[in-house]
Amino acid sequence: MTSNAINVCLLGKTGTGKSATGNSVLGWNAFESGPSTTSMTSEVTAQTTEVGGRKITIVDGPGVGDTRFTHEENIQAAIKNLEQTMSACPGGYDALLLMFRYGTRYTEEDRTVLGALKTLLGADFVRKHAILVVTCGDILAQEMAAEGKGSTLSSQFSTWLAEQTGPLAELLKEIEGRVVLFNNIAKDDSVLNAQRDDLFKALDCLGNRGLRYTQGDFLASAMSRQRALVETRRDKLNAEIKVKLNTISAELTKTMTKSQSSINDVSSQIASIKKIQDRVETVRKDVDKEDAGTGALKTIQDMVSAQKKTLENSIQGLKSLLEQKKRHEKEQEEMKKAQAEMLRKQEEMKRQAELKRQEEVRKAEELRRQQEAESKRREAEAQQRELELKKKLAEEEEKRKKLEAEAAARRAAEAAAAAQEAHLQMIRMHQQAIMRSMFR
Ligand SMILES: Nc1nc2c(ncn2[C@@H]2O[C@H](COP(=O)(O)OP(=O)(O)O)[C@@H](O)[C@H]2O)c(=O)[nH]1
Ligand SMILES: [Mg+2]
Repeated sequence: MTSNAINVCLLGKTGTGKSATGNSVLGWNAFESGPSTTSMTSEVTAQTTEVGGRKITIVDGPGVGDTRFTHEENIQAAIKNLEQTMSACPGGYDALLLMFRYGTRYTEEDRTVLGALKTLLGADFVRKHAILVVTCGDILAQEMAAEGKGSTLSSQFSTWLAEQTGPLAELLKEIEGRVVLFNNIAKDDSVLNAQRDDLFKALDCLGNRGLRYTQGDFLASAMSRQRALVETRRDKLNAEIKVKLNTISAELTKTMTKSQSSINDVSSQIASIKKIQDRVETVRKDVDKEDAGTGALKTIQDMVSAQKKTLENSIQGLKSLLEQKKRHEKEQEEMKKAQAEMLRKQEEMKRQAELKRQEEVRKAEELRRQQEAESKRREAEAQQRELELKKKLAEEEEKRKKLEAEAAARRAAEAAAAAQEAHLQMIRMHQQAIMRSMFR
C-alpha cells in the first residue's frame, strides 16, 4: 500500500449490490441500498470513512450499464454518471470496482456493456484499474452448506471462478485475479473485516503497481466517449445525409444536362454547381461538427467528400469546356479580324489599282492629247506645206503660163514673122512670077 487514503468507485448494473458493498466496506449505511427501484441511487455520492487505519472514500452512483449503450440518451446518461464520478474524487481512483452478483448469469450482453464501458473509460481500464467484486457471497455459502461441502468459502469461490467459461471467464482473465467475494448481509464483524481485507489486498496489488485511474486517464478517453455518442447518431444522420446528397446529385445531373452551347450556358452552369457546392460544404461542415473529430462519421464524411469531388470534377470539366469555348471564340474573332484585314488589303489594292488605272488613263489621255496636238500641228504643217506647195505650184504655173505665154507670144511672133516671111516670100515669088512673066 502506497498511501493510507483509498478512493474507489462502484460500477455495475442496478441491483448488483454496489451501495450494499459500499456500506459493507465503510461499516455503516453510507448509501441507500434496497431491493426496490425506489431505493435506486440516482445521484453520484461520495462517502469517506476511516476504516482499519485507512481513509476510504467510496463513490456510489446510479447503475452504469443497466441498458445497452445503443441509444444516445443511455450513453449520455452513462457519460454524465462517469463525469460526476470523476468529479466526486478529483484525485482519481485507486480502483474501479466492477460489481457482479453471484447467482446471476454474466451474459453476452454484460460483455457488450463492459465493452462500452471500456469505450467510455479507456480500453485498458479493466486490466489496469478494475477489481471484480462478486456480491451475494452468502448465497454461495448457503449453496455450499446445502451441498454439504466441507471446504472453505474461499476455496469454493476459487473453484467457482475456475469453472467459469464464456464472457465471465474472459473478464476474470483480463482482471488478472483481482476478484473479491462480498457478503453484504453478513452481520459478523470477522466476515466483514475479512472481505474488506480481501479488497484491500486487491487494492494493494494495484497500488504497488502505482496504477491509479486519474482525471488524465478519463480525459484521454474523452474522444472515445464523444465517438460513442456520435456513433449512436450515425445511422440517423447517415439516412439524412443520403437524402440530402441524393437531392444534390439529382440537381447536379439536371444542371449538367442543360444546354452547353454558349459561353453563357457554361458560365451559368458553373455558377449553379458552385451554389450546389456551397450546400455540400454546409453539409460537410455539419457532418464535421457532428463528428467532432471522433472519426465516428468517417463513412458519412467519405460520402460527402465523394460528392464534393464529383462537384469539383464537374466544375473542372465545365471550366475546361469554358476555356475551350473562349479559345474558340477568340480564334474566330482573330479569324474575322484577319479576314477584315485581308478585305481591307484587297480594297487597298483595288484602290491602288484604280488609282494606277486612272493615272494610266490620265497619261494615255495626255498622250492622246499630245498626239492629237502633234498630229494637228503636223496637219497644220502639212496644210502649210500644201499651201506653200500650191503657192509654189501656182507660181510655177504662172511662171509656166508666163513662159508659155511668152513662148506662145514668141511662137506667135515667130509665126507672124514666118507668115510675114511667107507672105513676103509669096510676094517675092509673085513679083518674081510677074517679073518672069514680064520678061518672057
Ligand atoms: N443476499 C444478498 N443480498 C444483497 C447483497 N448485496 C446486496 N444485496 C441486495 O441486493 C439489493 C440491491 O442492492 P443495492 O446495494 O441497492 O444495489 P445497487 O443498485 O447496485 O446499489 C438489495 O436488496 C440488497 O440488500 C449480498 O451480498 N447478499
Ligand atoms: Mg445503489
